[in-house]
Amino acid sequence: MVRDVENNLDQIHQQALNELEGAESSREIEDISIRYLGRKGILTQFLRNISKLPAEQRPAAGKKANEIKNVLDKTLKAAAEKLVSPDNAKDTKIDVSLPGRVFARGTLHPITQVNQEMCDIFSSLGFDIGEGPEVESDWYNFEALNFPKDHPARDMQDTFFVSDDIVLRTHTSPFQIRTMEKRPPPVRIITPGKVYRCDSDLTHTPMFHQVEGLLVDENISFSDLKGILTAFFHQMFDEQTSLRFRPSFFPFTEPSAEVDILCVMCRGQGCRVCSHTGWLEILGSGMVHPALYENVGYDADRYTGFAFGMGVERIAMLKYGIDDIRRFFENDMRFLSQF
Ligand code: 2NL
Repeated sequence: MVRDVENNLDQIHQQALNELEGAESSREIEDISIRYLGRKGILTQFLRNISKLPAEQRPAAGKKANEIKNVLDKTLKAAAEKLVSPDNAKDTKIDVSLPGRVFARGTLHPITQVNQEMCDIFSSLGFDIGEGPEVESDWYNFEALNFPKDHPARDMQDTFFVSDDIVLRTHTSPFQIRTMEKRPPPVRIITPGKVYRCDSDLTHTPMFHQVEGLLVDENISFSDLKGILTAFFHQMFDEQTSLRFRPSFFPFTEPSAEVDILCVMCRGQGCRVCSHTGWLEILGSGMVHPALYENVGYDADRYTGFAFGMGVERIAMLKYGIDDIRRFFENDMRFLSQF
């Protein structure tokens, strides 16, 4: 009678080993383990039913069943390990010549790419790059930049207020003021970064990226501004990109000029992008207002300088022919992976 039980157990063991022989993956080995050693497994059931055997058979049957259970467990684990070990690759059925899995590779966001390109060009023209806080005080965002108390930009409608005295910066000039406070001239800096304005349509988003430039030294004139901007646009687009300066007004520059470039799409012939004018409005600029020098402790009789500011999204739209600024912020991979 004991013989029968032992034979039965040996059979189960042998059956499990036969199944393991045919197993080719860790998954199949796992299945065998569940089938024999799992909660409802064959050996587990056997152990559970030992209490139903005649009392004199129980000790030997229990001992044998437990032995087989342990041996089988070890054998299965060893087989699974062997399967994943690298020096075993040759005798498993893995075809090492098959191509690997293709992982989707990320790219830099087009705004990041254009931003870097702009900074690289200005670096090559001798400017330092600097970045500062996006949450600013009224002083750095408006007061030090000569904005009158009742200027419309200070209105709730145009600016995001954190509190009465704290705003999300509406331009990156606050960092240029901070730089001038810390360093005497000459100052040549480019300040790229996120800026915030209450505005949203085809060409405006509440957050966009600006690149501003500031150069202050002795004997700096409007022709230096023209030279630097011309060199920049020749590198950003090409040598055929002519510039046109139109009188304008900003509280922080005097005189001020808006700069147009010859339309990069139609070369001045007139098209939809330039509204048939042949020109594209691209940036604001001017000679730094003397009131700013007072605010940062520079000698306004000794130093002059120029400054300019432009939107990175606008440049990127023109460079890549994109007609809706919101594409940059939708995170649609079909759009982003084209750059
Ligand atoms: C625009 C116009 C501009 C400046 C930014 C500036 C900064 C300092 C002093 C004087 Cl610290 N000016 N920045 C000057 C003129 C225009 O930006 O339309 N940007 C998108």
